[in-house]
Amino acid sequence: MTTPRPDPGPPPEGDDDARRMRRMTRRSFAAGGLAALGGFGTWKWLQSRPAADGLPGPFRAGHELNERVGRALFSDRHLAPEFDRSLAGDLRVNGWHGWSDDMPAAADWAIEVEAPGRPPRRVGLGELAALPRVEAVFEFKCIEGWSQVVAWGGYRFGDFLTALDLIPPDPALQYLLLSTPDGGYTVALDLPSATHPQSLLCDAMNGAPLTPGHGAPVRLVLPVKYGVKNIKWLSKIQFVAARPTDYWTARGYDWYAGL
Ligand SMILES: Nc1nc2c(c(=O)[nH]1)N[C@H]1C(S)=C(S)[C@@H](COP(=O)(O)O)O[C@H]1N2
Ligand SMILES: [Mo]
Repeated sequence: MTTPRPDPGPPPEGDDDARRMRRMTRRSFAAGGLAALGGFGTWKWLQSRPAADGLPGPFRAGHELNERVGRALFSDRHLAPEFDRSLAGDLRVNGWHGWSDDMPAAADWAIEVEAPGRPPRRVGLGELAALPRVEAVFEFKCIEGWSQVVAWGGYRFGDFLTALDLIPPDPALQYLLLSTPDGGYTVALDLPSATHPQSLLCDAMNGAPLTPGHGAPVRLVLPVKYGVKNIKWLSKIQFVAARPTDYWTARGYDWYAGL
């Protein structure tokens, strides 16, 4: 389990992209994921990949997995409201835990997946292109009291997990611990929340590639939960049996952080 970096201070909210960008070196700017230079090209490349990468079919792991995913989808009927695209606006940048100036470039980015009893997987972003793309407009809510309607682009997190056969067949492994490359920010979820039909693995926001500040190259968007659970710079998924703590629950926040 990833140990959050010790950080006793209050959340450094209120940062903004511009301030952060000024602090980034030229090298880290280039390495900072889908940054302005070259980022759009990578994004278009991801989108234009043929949908024939030899993906295992969804539900390949068989009947037991079907049941678990079905249970997840049908036991969590609560849907967040969706909004008209014209209502979407700029989201502030809020929270830099887990950011580092040495982030891998988008082309080298991988999501590592670990589960007891299974060989570790390393999923490159190119593998996402075979999944059905979705865009959805949700109200993003921070626990501090502000909210913003945002149009997100990417993939259903449940599609990602099932189509790539990432959910371990052992039903005891019902929690996920997600983290940034350096483990500086972590988010714990139960499997039903991860596979909720509105839970998205996003690489685009309001029609443009995600900026580094908003979590490029990939972040989670969970409209049935507060912002704290919407992890930016996602690079690791660990399936575990015992309900894990995460960055904010370790500091006293509600584990579900649901809306
Ligand atoms: N890696 C990481 N993800 C994070 C945070 C963070 O500090 N680090 N902050 C969370 C909080 S509290 C909020 S409100 C949202 C803010 O997302 P935004 O910066 O795209 O507005 O990111 C969430 N995800
Ligand atoms: Mo937040």
